[in-house]
Amino acid sequence: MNLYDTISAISTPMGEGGISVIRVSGENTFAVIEKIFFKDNLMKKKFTFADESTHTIHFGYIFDNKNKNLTDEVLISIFKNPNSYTGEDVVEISSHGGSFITQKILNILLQNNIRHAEPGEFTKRAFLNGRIDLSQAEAVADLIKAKTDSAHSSSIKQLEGSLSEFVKKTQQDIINIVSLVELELDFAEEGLEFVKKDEIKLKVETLNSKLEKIISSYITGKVIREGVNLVIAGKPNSGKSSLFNYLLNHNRAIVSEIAGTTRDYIEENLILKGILFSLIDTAGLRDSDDEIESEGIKRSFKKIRDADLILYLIDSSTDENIIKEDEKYFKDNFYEEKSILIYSKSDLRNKNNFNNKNGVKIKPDKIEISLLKDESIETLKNEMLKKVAVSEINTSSNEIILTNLRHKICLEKVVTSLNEAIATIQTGMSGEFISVDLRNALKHLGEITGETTNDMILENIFRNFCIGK
Ligand SMILES: Nc1nc2c(ncn2[C@@H]2O[C@H](COP(=O)(O)OP(=O)(O)OP(=O)(O)O)[C@@H](O)[C@H]2O)c(=O)[nH]1
Ligand SMILES: [Mg+2]
Repeated sequence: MNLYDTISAISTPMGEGGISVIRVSGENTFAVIEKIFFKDNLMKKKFTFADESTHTIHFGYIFDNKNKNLTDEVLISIFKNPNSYTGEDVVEISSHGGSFITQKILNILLQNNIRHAEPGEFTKRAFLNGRIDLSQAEAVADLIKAKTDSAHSSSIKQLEGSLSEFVKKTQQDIINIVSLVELELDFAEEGLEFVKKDEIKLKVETLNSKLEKIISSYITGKVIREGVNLVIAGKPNSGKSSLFNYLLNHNRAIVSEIAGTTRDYIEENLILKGILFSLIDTAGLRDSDDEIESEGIKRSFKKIRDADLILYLIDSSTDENIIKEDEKYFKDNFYEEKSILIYSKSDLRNKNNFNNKNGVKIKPDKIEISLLKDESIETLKNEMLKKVAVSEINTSSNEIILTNLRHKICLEKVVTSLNEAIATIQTGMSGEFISVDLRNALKHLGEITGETTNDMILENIFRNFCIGK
């Protein structure tokens, strides 16, 4: 990929709409646009970029310069380098919406020695031209994909440079320690000791615990970015589909008193406190001779295996022994840290003589719900948020929440290097060796913002962008 090519792409999604935007960036941008864009519909009144200021919008006509056919009436926005998204000369053509027109305009541009942009290439140029750093470029992709408030707010903060600032501050902290170590080296020959090794060790340890805290925010970050796979499971007739509908506030799944109603799983989105839950209702778990039901149960297990969180329902209106059996089944087959055990239909419990004297004793920490009486649904929702580790972290606060796996891996490498520095201090090795470890930590920090990076990493990041961004 040649960085100096002039590139173009349709930046708005395919399909019909009011307007579409075609973006052009690179050093030939203005020259090519002057060949195809005119102030009148007869190709007589030329448009000259040299006469116009940056950040202005102009009305005119796009022509196919090969056959002189009028293609569309458009507005063009001018961004002269370096004050553009990419840092290069940029023109954005706002044409009438519709894939036919936009494709036609793009083709005219491509006939004029302009290359089709790769996914994310505009943003990549913004990074390579120093307009934004790598963590901000990644935030652009996340911002486009955001489906909830929390995902939106974490990516906009990152785009505004919250992570970049944190990286810069941490780099400065490490540089300060390196300077102390290296100053020490200069004077070591003269037998002077400026700072105690213990003091340096303490500084590195303090920094490390700060970084570890941020690394641990990744669990929350992943939930914010990707959402949670939430599966409702349990024996037939335990009220799974009813709960599914209740949470969605919509009669999506068929509910009946016949055991084995739900065959195939059903998936819908639910947003709670800004967290996206992919809610999945499954077929009731039991041994079945029915071929279709068995296939449904097989699918239930697959969904359960892939789930981030499982709501396991036990029908509290059934017989005590059946409940006990079901509790055992749950204990033997589900991970407690990934599941919430729920006793459903609590309104029917007393009617069926299930009281605490001779009936089932439901442990106080377990959740009993009744959809009929709207009982404990809020408790359940809070428990769901607590289980996915988002209840304590205020997503609107200024605390850094890591949402990107690459950033997490870089920070882990920083921590490893800092731990090596601590070990080096402990073995009493000379300052030179401590300094090497600390400089490694600096290098890994720089990978987050792209100060130290390689082409493979870049390609990997921008490959996941959409075309035209
Ligand atoms: N009284 C009462 N009935 C409930 C409650 N929740 C569900 N039910 C009833 O329990 C029966 C079974 O509900 P479903 O939601 O179809 O159960 P399911 O677990 O999806 O069943 P399968 O799809 O067959 O596995 C229906 O008759 C519901 O109306 C509740 O909180 N109280
Ligand atoms: Mg069902």
